[in-house]
Amino acid sequence: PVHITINGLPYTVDSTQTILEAATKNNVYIPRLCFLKDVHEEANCRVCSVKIEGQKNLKPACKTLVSEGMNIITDDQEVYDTVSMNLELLTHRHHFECFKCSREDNCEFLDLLRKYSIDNEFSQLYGMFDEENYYYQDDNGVMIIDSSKCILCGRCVSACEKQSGLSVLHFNNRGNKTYVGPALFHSLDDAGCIYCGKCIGACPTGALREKDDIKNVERVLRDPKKKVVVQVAPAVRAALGEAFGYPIGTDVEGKMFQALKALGVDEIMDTNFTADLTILEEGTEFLHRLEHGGPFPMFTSCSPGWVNLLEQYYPEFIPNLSTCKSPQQMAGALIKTYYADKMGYNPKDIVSISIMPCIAKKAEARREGMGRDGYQDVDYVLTTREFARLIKRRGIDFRNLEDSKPFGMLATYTGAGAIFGATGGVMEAALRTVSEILEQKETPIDFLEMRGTQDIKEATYVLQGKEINVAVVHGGAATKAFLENLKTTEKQYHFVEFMGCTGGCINGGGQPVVTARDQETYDVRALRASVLYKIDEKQRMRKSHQNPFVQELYQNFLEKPHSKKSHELLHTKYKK
Ligand code: HC0
Ligand code: SF4
Repeated sequence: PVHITINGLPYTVDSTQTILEAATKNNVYIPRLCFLKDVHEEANCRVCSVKIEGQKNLKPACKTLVSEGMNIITDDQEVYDTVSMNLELLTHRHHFECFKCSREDNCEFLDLLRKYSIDNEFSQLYGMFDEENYYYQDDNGVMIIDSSKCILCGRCVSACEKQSGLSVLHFNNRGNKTYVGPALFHSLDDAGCIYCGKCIGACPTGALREKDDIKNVERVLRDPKKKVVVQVAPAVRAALGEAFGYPIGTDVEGKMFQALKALGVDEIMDTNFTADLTILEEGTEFLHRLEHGGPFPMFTSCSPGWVNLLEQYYPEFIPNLSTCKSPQQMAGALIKTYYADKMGYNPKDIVSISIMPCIAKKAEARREGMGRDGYQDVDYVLTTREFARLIKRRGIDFRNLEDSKPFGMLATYTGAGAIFGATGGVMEAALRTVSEILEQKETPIDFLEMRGTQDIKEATYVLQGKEINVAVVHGGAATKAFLENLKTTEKQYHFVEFMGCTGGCINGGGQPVVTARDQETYDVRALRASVLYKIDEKQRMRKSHQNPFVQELYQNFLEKPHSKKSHELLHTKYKK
């Protein structure tokens, strides 16, 4: 430890800490913008400038280590003026259209401008960008890079490299023509973007964002000829509250459903229900592979970011991928067939909307084979963020909503369905069912080895006298490492869960953005995951095959897992 003072007060801090870390740990505020712990630590915005006694120039707190006897000033007039000037410079290249910005009430940049009373309307934007580089959409129309809001902090470039392991984003051109995007002359798609959205989660402004579908949803909600059916993903309830000021890790399931009612939707479904259904289809596929000797390992197929990564970077492993559609797409297919039939609706009059913690889900809904007779099974996907914006725009007082729960048959779930949204949850849910079928007796509920935020989790379970090796992998970077190892390892894995985002869907690219400071302060992934495990514990039924409505669906409609009908509706093919 070393002894320092900050603004005249003495502190004893770890010698390996930067000034920014030491100050944050001791509740001293230093502004920051480009710094994102473990992701981007380059000191290029100079917003964290501080004064060190005896040194001539101000130093960036994020990159300067503390040392014995250091006296630091974080907020005198010189520091204040410098930080103000650095912020003001950044405003020159930012297009202020806050009223229509996806980050209107969650913008780290705008917060700083307010804090420092920046008063500058001077913008050099015009003529700065070549038309085609200014506003950038991917081919699927799910992601936008708007350079007019980019302040070139570099957080997204580093997030793509370190979290997705892909390096899709670069700084292109030089000087005041610099912009962030896929390498020159490439589209996002052919640059290999998987739509994990880690870049969006890193962006302190609204430069990177999802393509907003709120307007489309608002329109269908006003169309008297349409029946609007909404499904909500497991992870949404674990993070939506953050957009309304609740602490990270608050379960808002009841208010979430009530908000949907207040919006006037016709029917509410729960993706947790089709998560249970997925376990029966995927579990049966696994048992079939066990009986017929593979191909092993079998890979889960519900995370579209992961499926994108596999198709684009490791197509040789496609035979390992389960043929199951994701729970989102299973729900969509059931809404437009089984539910439509039961209610006597023409499927073309139903608008199926899903609320997802993910932007890759928007592209998944548009994949080939995700519908029939000329309609899509899922018409619109709103991210958790868009859902929160819609609720706010409608003036719904979220915090004062009563709790409610939908009772439709496609809305009942077991604990196993609920934990799908956390890394390891799909595997644990599968093990709860598969072990019981193989052992032909009641088996344990908890598979604790599958939980937690470690990049790669492995375990061996003995089922029916046979050793089954399973693994859980999350995040693009860990996924690439695991697959590279899989090419050469002697170890025989049988079943592997992959999720495109670290932490699984609870940390998806469509969840409320957590400020850099909060990302450093809280274990966001663990807090959100704990919401799902608590929901699981509360359920009377915690194994997917116990879900009475899943059983009923098989009896009345699908017959049995992997029947002809379930193949038609619940399974898919992959691009080679
Ligand atoms: Fe997920 Fe899903 S668990 S991918 O993370 O499997 O997005 O939450 O909805 O579909 O259920 C996301 C979350 C889902 C699907 C489910 C799976
Ligand atoms: Fe990179 Fe993921 Fe962003 Fe695509 S969505 S640019 S892969 S971080």
